[in-house]
Amino acid sequence: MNDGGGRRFGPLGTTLVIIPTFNEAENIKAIVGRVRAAVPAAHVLIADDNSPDGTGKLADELTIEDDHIHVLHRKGKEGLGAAYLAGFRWGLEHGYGVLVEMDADGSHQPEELPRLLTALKGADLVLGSRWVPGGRVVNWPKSREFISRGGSLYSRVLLDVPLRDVTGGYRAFRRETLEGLGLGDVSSQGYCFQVDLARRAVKAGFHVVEVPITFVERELGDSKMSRDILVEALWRVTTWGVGERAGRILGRKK
Ligand SMILES: Nc1nc2c(ncn2[C@@H]2O[C@H](COP(=O)(O)OP(=O)(O)OP(=O)(O)O)[C@@H](O)[C@H]2O)c(=O)[nH]1
Ligand SMILES: [Mg+2]
Repeated sequence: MNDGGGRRFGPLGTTLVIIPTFNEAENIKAIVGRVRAAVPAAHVLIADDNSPDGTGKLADELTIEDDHIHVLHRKGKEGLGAAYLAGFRWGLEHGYGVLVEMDADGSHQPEELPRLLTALKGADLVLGSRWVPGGRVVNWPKSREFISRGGSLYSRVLLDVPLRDVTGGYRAFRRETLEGLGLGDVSSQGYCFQVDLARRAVKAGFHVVEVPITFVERELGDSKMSRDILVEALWRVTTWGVGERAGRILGRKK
């Protein structure tokens, strides 16, 4: 990561908040309403994976009276990473200047988005962070906090990225940042997707800033967190870390 080095950052352009959904019928209306109230100029894109509970239909209903709301209907459940990649593509094609990642379940509070956007005026990428001073989680069991903090620490040390919350999913990107990450070959999902993007941004020399957030555990609907997602993250982060170290050692020997 660099410190911005006295760089001047261009104006931000219009914001698109991308909300991936799978079975979020109980949450979708409230979260979109909160985004629209918190940042009225922003647009919202709901990226729904054909949720069996009818989230996609509810999303369509929201578009009828509000031209700031858009829906991307996808064939079926392909994971969080794939939904975000499709959402980013849509947003870049439609000319948005800022692309935001936000969960549908209320964990990422739309009321904190103005602070992320303010920080983005002097950065390439802003991470909403639970683990910097001022950041916190509400209603999490200690076990969940341990896994999350441990995952961030492991990624930070192994991948050599100077960030406190590497797995979080509340983020604001400038479009130029996304365009510079080489998204074409991203295949990671879940938490690992977030680690992958943060690591790419740091390695590409982008100025990444962490802003404290209060993360609130979901109250309605079911979590999609699974053992598979954790195992994938552990496996990929380890492979990246070992691969980079081996590359450096071999490079030195040449
Ligand atoms: N489109 C799409 N969205 C998904 C998929 N999996 C999860 N999501 C959405 O991604 C966001 C994060 O998923 P969550 O289930 O909240 O995962 P989590 O925050 O790690 O778990 P909890 O803390 O238990 O809520 C939510 O908005 C989900 O609806 C998927 O396969 N496709
Ligand atoms: Mg959640």
